[in-house]
Amino acid sequence: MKTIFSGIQPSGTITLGNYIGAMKQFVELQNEYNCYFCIVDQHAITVPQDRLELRKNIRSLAALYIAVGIDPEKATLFIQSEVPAHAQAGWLMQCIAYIGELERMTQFKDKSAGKEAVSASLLTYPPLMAADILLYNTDLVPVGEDQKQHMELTRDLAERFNKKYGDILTIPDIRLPKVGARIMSLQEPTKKMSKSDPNKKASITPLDDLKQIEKKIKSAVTDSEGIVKYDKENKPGISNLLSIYSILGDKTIPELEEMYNGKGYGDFKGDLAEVVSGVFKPIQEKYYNLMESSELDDILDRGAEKANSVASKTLKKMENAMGLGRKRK
Ligand code: ATP
Ligand code: LTN
Repeated sequence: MKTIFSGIQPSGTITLGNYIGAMKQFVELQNEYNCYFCIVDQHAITVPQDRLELRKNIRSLAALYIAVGIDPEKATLFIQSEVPAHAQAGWLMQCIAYIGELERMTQFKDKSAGKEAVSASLLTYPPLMAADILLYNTDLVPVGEDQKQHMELTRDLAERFNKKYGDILTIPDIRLPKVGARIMSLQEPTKKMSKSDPNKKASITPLDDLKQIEKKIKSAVTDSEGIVKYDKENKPGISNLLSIYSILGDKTIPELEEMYNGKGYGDFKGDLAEVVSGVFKPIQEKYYNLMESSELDDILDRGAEKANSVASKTLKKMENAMGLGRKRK
């Protein structure tokens, strides 16, 4: 069975973008693959985090993984900082990565732009991400489009490692969703929807109450033409809403264009709000039940144990190949 690895940062409540770009794929893939899903808290601290908020977000993300449909009997769900091999292999990856290639990463450029003090870890974030993936002999990494560049670097680093130290690491492939690989902000539809966007009207989260969801969709920025038509270049707002409707409402974009032919944005947005609420309502119920139970800690304990046993073996192989420490079996 092939292996899948993916991670989400506990840097706030996940958005509709994370749900469509990442989590929805995870749920579909867990039946066919050996899956590892990680809460990448060490990645989250590359930018400042409030410690109490971070703790809360880690637990909340774990509950959300399960509430959206990840089955801990099928997939391994764990917290990155509870598996020390990640930071250790991350260091090894930093030793083979070049500063120049890290400085070219658009996520680094975006997150460091205009900041006076930028942590060194923001630059060395991709080698840690590579380590996350490579420790599990991963074949496939389901992510949104914004991670394409990091995935290409991960492959480069793995190939470089293998060339230098022998065939140890599996070269992973990226898996993008067919539609919805890049859900845009509701307020600035040329910008990616992001959980750390301070404008809360720009994104919907699965934990928003249903009234809030309706309000956010109704105030989503569109255009003055009033025609429901997909045109990413000239009508980014309505095109983004069409993509969301298409994925969550299980209809093709031409079908939706036909359905709303002659109707205004008001009708379209009202129906979309119902579709989104319909998907998120059962997730919310499951989420609040889980947050109150001790089941979550048991799942995360089991996940960390399983992840540790696999990751520590790969780490040992990597360290041996590089000549670190004493030779071990
Ligand atoms: P942050 O704002 O803190 O950088 P983020 O919202 O970009 O966070 P991540 O934790 O970095 O979220 O990403 C988790 C997963 O969600 C990744 O696979 C990423 O590609 C995907 N993803 C993030 N934003 C979107 C989006 N707008 N559309 C589709 N997929 C997305
Ligand atoms: N860089 C990713 C989060 C991430 C990840 C990973 C995704 C960290 N490690 C391993 C897939 C596999 C992001 O910013 N979305």
